[in-house]
Amino acid sequence: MSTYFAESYFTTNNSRLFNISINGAVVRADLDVYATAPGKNVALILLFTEVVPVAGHITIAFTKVKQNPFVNAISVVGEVTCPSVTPSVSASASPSASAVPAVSPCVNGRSPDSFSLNVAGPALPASGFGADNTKYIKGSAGFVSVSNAAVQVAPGATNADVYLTERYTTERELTYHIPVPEGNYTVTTYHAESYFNTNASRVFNIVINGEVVKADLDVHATAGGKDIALVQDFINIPSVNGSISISFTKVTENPFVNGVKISGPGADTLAVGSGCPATAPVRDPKPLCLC
Ligand SMILES: [Ca+2]
Repeated sequence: MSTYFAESYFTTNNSRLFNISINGAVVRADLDVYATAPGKNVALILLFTEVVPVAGHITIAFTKVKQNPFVNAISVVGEVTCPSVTPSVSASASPSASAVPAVSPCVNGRSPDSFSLNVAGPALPASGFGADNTKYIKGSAGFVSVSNAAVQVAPGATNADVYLTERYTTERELTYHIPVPEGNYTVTTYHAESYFNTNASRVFNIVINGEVVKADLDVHATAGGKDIALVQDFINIPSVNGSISISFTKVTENPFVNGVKISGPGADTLAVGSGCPATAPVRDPKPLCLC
């Protein structure tokens, strides 16, 4: 199930807050569309997976926290769906196609040239990030932390939600091990310090395929403060024995990461990591199709 929003009235963060509940359970608390999108008249798409109907219905509620809750569109994609009326993101996200954030090219629910994970969080179709998956973690998966802070991202960036969830470890390292075909890729890491308030509080190394590519990274100092996004590209990274490993190793305090991406032809071929909408299975319209 996807929900679509764009704040068209308020012009500041924290002006309007509401919760989203599905079948009576809160799936998103204190949503601030303006802060998350971010900005006025900027589309925000939130995807909720594995929603199970209750007594033949899915109930989705938008409940007030501050000012009036709202929604622009809702789409549901499931197994019993007429192919001819399957909702598409571009058709229902916004009245204006130009207002919809760019999504990585999708083929059959995959994005062949980009593997990405919203570490510790769900798929984010608006920015093309796939849902986190611990099967790609080697060793301890550490712990998950969630922030409600409005993270400062680069102008035009649509991936602010990536920074609301992080995975950290109290052990020596946290490692993602991603199967990719033979070739060279760009690895991108996404961080925002959401806990410490000062420089030098948390320091760690980034190690790719066993080589230190960033030593003594201090996200707070490098980004310029707390809750500020830091995006780093590491280019010409080869697949070694069919995979790329990305580790965050402890120097001071617990290493963490908010998101990872591998870009290059075939990056999403062996491992599934994309925010592409799932392709609805084609079913015989008789007798199950009720459309
Ligand atoms: Ca994340």
